[in-house]
Amino acid sequence: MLQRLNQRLLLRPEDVEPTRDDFEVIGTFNPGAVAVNGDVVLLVRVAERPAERRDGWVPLARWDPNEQLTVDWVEAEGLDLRDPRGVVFPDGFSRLTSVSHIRVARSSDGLTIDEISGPVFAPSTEWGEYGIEDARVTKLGGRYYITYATVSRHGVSAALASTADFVEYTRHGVVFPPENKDAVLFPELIQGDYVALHRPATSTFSPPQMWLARSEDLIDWGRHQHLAGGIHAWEGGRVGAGPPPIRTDEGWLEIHHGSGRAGPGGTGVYTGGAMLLDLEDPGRVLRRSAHPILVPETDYELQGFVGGVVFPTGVVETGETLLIYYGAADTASAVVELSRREVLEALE
Ligand code: MAN
Repeated sequence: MLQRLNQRLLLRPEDVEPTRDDFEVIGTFNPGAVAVNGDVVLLVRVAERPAERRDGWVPLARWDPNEQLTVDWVEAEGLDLRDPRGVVFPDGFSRLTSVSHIRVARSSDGLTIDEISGPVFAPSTEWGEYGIEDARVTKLGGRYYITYATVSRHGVSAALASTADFVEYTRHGVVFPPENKDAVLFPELIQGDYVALHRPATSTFSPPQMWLARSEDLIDWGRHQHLAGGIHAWEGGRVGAGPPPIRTDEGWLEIHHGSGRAGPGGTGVYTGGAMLLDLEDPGRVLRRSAHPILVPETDYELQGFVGGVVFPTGVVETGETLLIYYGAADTASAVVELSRREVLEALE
């Protein structure tokens, strides 16, 4: 395992006010990250749920078409409640037990949070009624492009928005339809194209795997190709892109998540791995980590809403080191500092 040169817990649910007084924040996690004028801007997933409890009933929140949080109370009887993240109805379809939106946090040193603003990026369409999640942010041509998951009765899809200032956002709509998430954009045009990693969902033939797509305008994506599935036990349950790739002399460095195969109804341990992609032809994997580079080990990674999860979503380069921002136990946001050289040396 790689040495953690620095590690910090950045944000916990108690650091953030809920959208409504009768809601509670249960997660401030999976933060997208980008360097902006020497600061780090984090796009934090804030998950909240109704605070009220009623015996025999489960409150399920969603954003209604007027962009208000509303609560559907459903009878607990007959529901599968084993996974804390969602309930499964007798017909096999699910709802989430919490609903997420994105808030902006700022850090001047990358290791401590200076401020977190009020709700700034909430669902605005039916595609996000069950929440928007897990933002990744890439600077392209002076603008910041944000890819994120939208969850609704129509499935989970990957959407795109952009901003110049993290105050006003332009929403570009769904770019990868259901089931798809973990979309990230490369920070440069490659051979004249925008390039994205994305993650179509489970097939009966394989666990979820990473794909690559190209576009001339960031909106219409095609020329899809399979990039990588999990080849080691720690990533055998699923893999998906983490932060946007970063350019190194040896190739594009992509940090990804992987989980092991879990038992029925369970979640495997989520770890961080890395791969190196060809600079000119990023659909070619040159090297990858045989072992995870980031494993849950602190209390806040091992225990939480879903314990045993590190989920990398942002990376900021600081000379010889990388600040890797990630969700810890589906509850908190945290950062570790790793040596760039050690990460590259871990790839074989
Ligand atoms: C999975 C997890 C949850 C997330 C849902 C919907 O169950 O990643 O955190 O809310 O998918 O995206």
